[in-house]
Amino acid sequence: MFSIFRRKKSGQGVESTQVRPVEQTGVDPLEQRLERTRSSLGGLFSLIRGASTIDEDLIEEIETTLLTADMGITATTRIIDRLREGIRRGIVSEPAQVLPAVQAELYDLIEPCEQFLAVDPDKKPFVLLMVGVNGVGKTTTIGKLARRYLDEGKSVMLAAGDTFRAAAVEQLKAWGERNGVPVVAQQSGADSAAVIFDALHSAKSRGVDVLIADTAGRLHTQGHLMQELAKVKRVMQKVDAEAPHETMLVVDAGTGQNALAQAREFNQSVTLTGITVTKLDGTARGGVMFAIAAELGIPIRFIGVGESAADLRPFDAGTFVHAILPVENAG
Ligand SMILES: Nc1nc2c(ncn2[C@@H]2O[C@H](COP(=O)(O)OP(=O)(O)OP(=O)(O)O)[C@@H](O)[C@H]2O)c(=O)[nH]1
Ligand SMILES: [Mg+2]
Repeated sequence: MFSIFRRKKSGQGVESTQVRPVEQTGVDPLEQRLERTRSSLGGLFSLIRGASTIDEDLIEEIETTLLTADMGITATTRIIDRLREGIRRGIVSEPAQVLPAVQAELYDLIEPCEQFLAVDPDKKPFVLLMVGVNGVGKTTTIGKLARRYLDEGKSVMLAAGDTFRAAAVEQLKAWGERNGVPVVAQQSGADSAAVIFDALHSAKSRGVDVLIADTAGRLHTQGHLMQELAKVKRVMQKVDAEAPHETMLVVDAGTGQNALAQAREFNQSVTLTGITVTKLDGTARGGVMFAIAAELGIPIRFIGVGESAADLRPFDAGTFVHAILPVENAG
């Protein structure tokens, strides 16, 4: 496993860069899971191998590779501008120095989004409201999160706030039964806010540590459904003025720049406090993580790299950057 050598932020771009592996214990499973995203940046290695000097063509090809890997304009422009600055100042003077510099810029860009979600034990229950478009992995992520909190010895309750489809309620109930976690649900078609309100009441009276509320998938263009989320929040606040303690957007990395658009729109409607990016194992579009970081700066809490509970990982910027651009020997 790798981790980034932490350094003081000097704000001086590539000059202050020092990124190095500190420990190597065979192949990191995360690297395997992120193979497709890594392959989207693989072209950088052949570009550098084929370059005898750093010229405009090389920089443009690096730029194209970053854009093709779904990093988006804002992140790509920032990385390329800072690379040029390093070159201009003579800090990056030969091709071998380019990838370590790019890697360091990727890290600098995304590191501020590494903010682990700490469950405050004084907030009982600590409430997570899960939101996102259809099929991104909200309910699956709830199951994984519940598993994580159970393993930490916390008591967990789930609220079946996706009342649109009977199958959605069943999916959550089945998970709860398997794991001995209470699920508060009503029949499909019920008012989502009412279900979540009941659940919060119940969790509070039973002294539950963590309440996780599911919601139906919705598009940000569906105004009435976005208002429903705002209502869910208002209703929760009648029981606990600080709830929800986390409004977490789930996005599917495979949707690339759409994930960025979803984050932007949901953030405008319901003010997100965190994002979980799922399905990074099955896509070459993981670069969208950097687009989200550059444009929105919302904490990236977890990444999903598979379907089992262990495949939800707290987001660690250093490990992630090393897994998608494994450059060693920087500095
Ligand atoms: N490979 C992979 N599959 C995932 C991951 N997260 C979720 N899935 C799969 O994505 C599919 C959809 O997951 P759900 O949890 O039902 O998605 P949802 O957002 O609740 O969907 P709706 O309730 O219909 O809006 C399921 O088949 C999951 O197993 C992940 O990190 N990796
Ligand atoms: Mg669901």
